[in-house]
Amino acid sequence: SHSSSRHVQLLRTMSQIIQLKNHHLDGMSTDFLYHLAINVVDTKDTRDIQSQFGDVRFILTGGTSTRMLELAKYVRKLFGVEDTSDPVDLCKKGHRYAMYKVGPVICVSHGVGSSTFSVVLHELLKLVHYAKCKDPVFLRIGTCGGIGVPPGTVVVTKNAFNGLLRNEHEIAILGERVVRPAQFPESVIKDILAYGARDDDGFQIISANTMGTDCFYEGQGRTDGAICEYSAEDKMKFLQKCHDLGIRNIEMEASMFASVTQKIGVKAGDICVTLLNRLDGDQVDSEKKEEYEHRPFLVLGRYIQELLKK
Ligand code: R2B
Ligand code: URA
Repeated sequence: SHSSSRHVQLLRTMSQIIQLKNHHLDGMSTDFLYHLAINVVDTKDTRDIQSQFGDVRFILTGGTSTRMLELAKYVRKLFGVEDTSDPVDLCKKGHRYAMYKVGPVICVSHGVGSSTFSVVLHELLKLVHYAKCKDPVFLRIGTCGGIGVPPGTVVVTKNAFNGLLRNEHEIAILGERVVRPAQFPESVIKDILAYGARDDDGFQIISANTMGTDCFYEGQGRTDGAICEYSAEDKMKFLQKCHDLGIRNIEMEASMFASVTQKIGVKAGDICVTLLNRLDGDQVDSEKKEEYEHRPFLVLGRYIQELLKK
């Protein structure tokens, strides 16, 4: 589409160090990244932040702290580092999110849904800005419900739809509804598929549209929540409508994540594994959950290694 090609163009021409979209920050001499518990004591001289985080090129995010710890250890092994100790949680003092650093990679937990993720995303964007990270890539790996694809399929998000089935993200700002585009850059999707997929993995990896909702139950058309006021038939109609829009998976962050990163003009991608096929049911009870959750690690690991060669 027109706006996504403009987005790609913007990524090509912009400077490598990310520019934030907030002129109020220019007037702040200090900045406390509250939920990360990282103190920027002098915003005009951030050499301390640069020495700790300036080498970061990949910001990997995912829902839980245990999965992010696992991912950090996985990446460490890929880098050939022999170490069996647990990496330290750099945001422990914040008591909200966990962050592990392995060379040019940080792995950060974001909780469930856009509201918790957006808090840490704002602070991570400020962090890479203060640290003057070069050409950083933000990636989310996660789980999701699939629509008409076999459980265990890895989906790389193209366009992110919200729960209103619109390819945009909608939020309340100053008491008004603000709507922003929500697309991931094609170049990132292309690279993830090119480097991340292998024929002999035994699972499918596809790029497709994703719906990000604010509610796991009613928002995703489930009939197993504490409240449900629609019929099973209404639900199936809704899922069919999603499918017709090219949506192959449902999670709870894609539209926010796409819109915030698109607004800033930073590279981003969303890689999720489907735990179930929603056309077959609502309950998430797959015995293969652990096995499935490892699949995005494989894809991401290959992508990172390939990019680091360049
Ligand atoms: C997928 O899984 C979580 C809900 O179970 C949520 O964070 C998401 O997007
Ligand atoms: N995460 C979601 O948001 N939905 C699902 O169905 C499974 C995981």
